[in-house]
Amino acid sequence: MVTRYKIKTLTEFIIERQSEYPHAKGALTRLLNDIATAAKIVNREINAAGLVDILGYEGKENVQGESQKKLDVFANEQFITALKGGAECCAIASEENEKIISFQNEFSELGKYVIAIDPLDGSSNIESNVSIGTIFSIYRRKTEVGEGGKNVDILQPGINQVAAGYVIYGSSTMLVYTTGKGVNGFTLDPSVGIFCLSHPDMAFPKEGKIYSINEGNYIYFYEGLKKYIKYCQEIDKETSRPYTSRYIGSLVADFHRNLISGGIFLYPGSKKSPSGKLRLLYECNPMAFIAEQAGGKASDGYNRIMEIEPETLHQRSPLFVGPKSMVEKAEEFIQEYDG
Ligand code: AHM
Ligand code: MG
Repeated sequence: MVTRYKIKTLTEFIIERQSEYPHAKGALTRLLNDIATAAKIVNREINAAGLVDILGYEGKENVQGESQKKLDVFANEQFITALKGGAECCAIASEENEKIISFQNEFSELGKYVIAIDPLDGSSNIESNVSIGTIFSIYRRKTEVGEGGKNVDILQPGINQVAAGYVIYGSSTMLVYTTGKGVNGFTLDPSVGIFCLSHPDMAFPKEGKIYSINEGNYIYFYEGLKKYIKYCQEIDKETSRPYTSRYIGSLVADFHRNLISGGIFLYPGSKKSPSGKLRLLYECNPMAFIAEQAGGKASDGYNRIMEIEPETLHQRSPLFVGPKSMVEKAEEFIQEYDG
């Protein structure tokens, strides 16, 4: 007799949870499904990246002046197409597009949601076969339905997010998301192409032993942060120091490891880039929402990330995210020495 293990698929899980969001009437379920479908297509291309002529630069530059890679462009197109076709979303703000993409068709104009997305984060890691990810954030639109979405629909503080998540294309592919009632992780079973609940109720360990930062920028860091790094490296048995240093350079992968194993991720402001590198709308806010829902904290050193009022689509913010106690310790140093 063959034993069938009971698995819960992503679709089963979100339909089961749908009753918790009566106002959403299934729209959120469809949006998450659309994102999952696009993620599977992107995953397929990433897995084949070494085999086909898709590695390398597309020859264009995106709004940040960075070279776009073919997979960046491909992923961007997949998510836009999936969300436009789903008709629940009236606009997208993407890292790859200078302006918002407002969906002006009779179905999408009735969509109640907008999405901020980084379609392929950490893409400088593609060529070396290191984990990369997709990060997304879902908001309810501010303007009335009946027109395509506008900037004002997207420029909302993180506390207004109705859902956020990431996909990690790693040694296995996972989708991790929150709708404000905890964090759940789903692993893609590649043999059947289905995301299955593998990590229910994800939470940061209370105390972590990892710090993740690009220490190559040390010379540009402000005093408080330099002192915090030294704190991480000091010996103290009670707080399990010295911590271990781990840095992939791929936000999703660094965050995911720290969520599972316990650690703080830091991308600070510095003398070179006072606002850091990461973008508030589609990198910091979604990670902050997930972190808080996993019992952690996300800060720019002084303020809660999710309370920052965004002014522009691609605005940057320093990011300190991880277990509450670790983020608070980093804040202490920054506030004491950097004012
Ligand atoms: P990207 O959106 O252009 O891929 O850049 C964001 C990435 C993050 O994944 C990562 O945390 C960070 O850049 C790493 O930056 P650095 O190389 O400066 O350490
Ligand atoms: Mg990015």
